[in-house]
Amino acid sequence: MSDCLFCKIVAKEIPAEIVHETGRTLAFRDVNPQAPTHVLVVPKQHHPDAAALARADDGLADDVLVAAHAVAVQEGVAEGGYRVVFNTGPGAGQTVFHVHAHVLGGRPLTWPPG
Ligand code: DGP
Repeated sequence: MSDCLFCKIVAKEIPAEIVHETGRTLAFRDVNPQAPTHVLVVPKQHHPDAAALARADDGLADDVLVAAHAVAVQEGVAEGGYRVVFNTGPGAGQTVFHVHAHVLGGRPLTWPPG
């Protein structure tokens, strides 16, 4: 999608600090980190939200989750515990409508989230 911010990051038209890449996923640091590790994992293919990703029905949601775990391992937060969050819909705080998993770690993560 030509007007999608994360499609532009995937296309390398907008710079981002990329930390992990596979054929179908890209992971880059969040510009406004909420934890010492805060990485966004996106499918390269545009889907607006987690519900659409789940319906993609070609293993793409699996790829995103596998990449999220790989990022956690690479960032050194897998053993201490990390959180994977898909804000889904404006009411949940989604602001960029290209589905993305937030991978958060490196500090104690409280529950319920704010
Ligand atoms: P959400 O609110 O769940 O849609 O998360 C969107 C996240 O995207 C938010 O934490 C900030 C991040 N973000 C917004 N614009 C940019 C950008 O241009 N570059 C990067 N790296 N992150 C961005």
